[in-house]
Amino acid sequence: MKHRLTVAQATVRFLANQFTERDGVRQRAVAGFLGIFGHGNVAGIGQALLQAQRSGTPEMPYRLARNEQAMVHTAAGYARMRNRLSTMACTTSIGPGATNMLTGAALATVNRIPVLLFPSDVFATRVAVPVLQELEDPRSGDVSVNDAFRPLSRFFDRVWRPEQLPQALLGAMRVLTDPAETGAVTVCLPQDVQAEAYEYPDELFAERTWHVTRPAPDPLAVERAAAVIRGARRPLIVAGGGVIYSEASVQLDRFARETGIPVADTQAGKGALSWDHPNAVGGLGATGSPVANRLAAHADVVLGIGTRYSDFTTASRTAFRHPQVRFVNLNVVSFDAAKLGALSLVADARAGLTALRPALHGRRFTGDFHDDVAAWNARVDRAYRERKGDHLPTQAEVIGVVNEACGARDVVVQAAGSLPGDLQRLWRARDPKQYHVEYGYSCMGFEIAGALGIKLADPSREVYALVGDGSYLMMAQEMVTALAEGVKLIVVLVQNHGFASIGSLSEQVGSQRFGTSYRYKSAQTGDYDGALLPVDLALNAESLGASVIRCRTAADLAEGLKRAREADRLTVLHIETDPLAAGPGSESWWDVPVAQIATLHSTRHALTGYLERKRDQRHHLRPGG
Ligand SMILES: Cc1ncc(C[n+]2csc(CCOP(=O)(O)OP(=O)(O)O)c2C)c(N)n1
Ligand SMILES: [Mg+2]
Repeated sequence: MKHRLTVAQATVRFLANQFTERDGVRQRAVAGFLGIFGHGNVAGIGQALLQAQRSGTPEMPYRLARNEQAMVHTAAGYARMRNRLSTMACTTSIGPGATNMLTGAALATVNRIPVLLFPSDVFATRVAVPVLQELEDPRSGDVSVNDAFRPLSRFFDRVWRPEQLPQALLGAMRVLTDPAETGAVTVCLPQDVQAEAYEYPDELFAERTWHVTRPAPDPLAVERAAAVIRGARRPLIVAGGGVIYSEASVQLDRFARETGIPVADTQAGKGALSWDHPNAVGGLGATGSPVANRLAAHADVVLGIGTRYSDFTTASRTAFRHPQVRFVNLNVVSFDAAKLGALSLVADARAGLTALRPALHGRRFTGDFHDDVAAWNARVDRAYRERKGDHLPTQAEVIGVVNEACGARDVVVQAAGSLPGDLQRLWRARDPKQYHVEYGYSCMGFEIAGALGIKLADPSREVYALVGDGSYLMMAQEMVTALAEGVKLIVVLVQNHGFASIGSLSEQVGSQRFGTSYRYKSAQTGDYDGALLPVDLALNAESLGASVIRCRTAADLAEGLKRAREADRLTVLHIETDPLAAGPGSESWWDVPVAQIATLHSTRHALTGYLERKRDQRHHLRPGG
């Protein structure tokens, strides 16, 4: 049997029949479409989605986003919450609609999150070129702006002819559902081809299950890894996002308790163990806890599980200082497993831990970190309540209030600014799915759009987006999408009139906070150090349809959060904080180069300090095995 369908209709029908399965749990691989229509997709995917909607089965819900970059963030939030086993498809028009998705594609690929992108493309037939929004390349007829997706995608295809569609879709699904390869998956659909009809074979639309396996480690690799760990004196575990995606918390808990090895986590791995687990020592690296960083400095064997070892995690390769430090990396991606000269253990995190546990039976390390952890926890308690006199609340207080208002299953979402660092140090995660700080791409504007995806993925949880004023001004519009979809979010809008993060970094590198505050420009200095702007973000949020609670103090915020939790609609809590009030530090470093020659004293001074820290930087080339 054959079905005569347009390319777009076939795409929608195919996707409605794709499932993933892991550990016996089956779910839709692509739960729906997000989109914005234009001339590139209105008659193609747009028509197909309408037809699917009207026919009732198979179900393919459509949600209208307000910005194409944001809708990829929403899909990424969704996939992250579903442990990468289910995602959403994104359809855009051609030209600017398509290229608006580039940042989202990069975010997904960097974070290894599956998103399925269908940017529309220029006419395959090219009769009336250039079509509106077409990029013309005098040397090449088959280039379009969509080629910019190639380096950002783990799979890229362009369907020039209807016959190519089955291969493109199957290739896309394979990469989308492979934990080692996944990221942005892009299938460009020329606007004429989308509407073209073809006789597709029946089998293309059969229900198809993509089994997401748990690759087991090679037994010899387990032996080698166990031998290195057994020989350690001061081992440390680094738990990354892979632990959470693999749902390996139970196995990590057991492994850590039995061996006694302390567990530090990364931004993506926070929550893998609850903050008060006896082996938990907090975040590692540039914005981590001093406890984890001290342990890292002395560790002779580091067992990295599901981590990409970003520069924040390794403190730009200054975190691990033991002269003979060796790394053992358990990762489903061999590229990541091999990092830092490690002995690599290529496997699913859960399968790898399950195999390592018996191999380490009887080996127990006695750590001396518990007092340090207790002292650090007391320090965090103080930071949660640090308000001094009439000063504006500190960001640490805001984090404390939100953390204490949260139930164990509630979710916090963040991505950029000074909040990620403060959250990594101060947030107490009690559930593996509670903490969503997108810190692979650290993309300003991810917060609200990502939170929307997270809430769609698990409506049973309360979702809090913590947003800086900078991030908010870049991408607040998805609150309107949330309203239209009847999705409740709690947005905590932290107003500090500019970039607390980059302001402080600027000072550190000798650039005197130049160009980092949202104030009037002053004629004398040429910088934005004039009066505050008459900008009212609370009013702005209200104008977008949100319920808004203005909070002046941490106590107001606590009260407001109670009301927000009771509310059944999108609520924004607006609070102004002191951008200069620093919380407790990490005793760590991040490599941001300082100008090697300067007329400014501030820069020359910063350079001296920079060169000192730079001396501690290591390549970590020592063979791990
Ligand atoms: C899209 C994007 N542009 C630029 C940056 C660089 N950057 C990182 S943090 C930041 C400022 C963030 O401001 P805000 O959201 O107000 O947070 P704050 O620093 O005040 O905590 C900038 C510009 C980024 N991460 N993402
Ligand atoms: Mg700010």
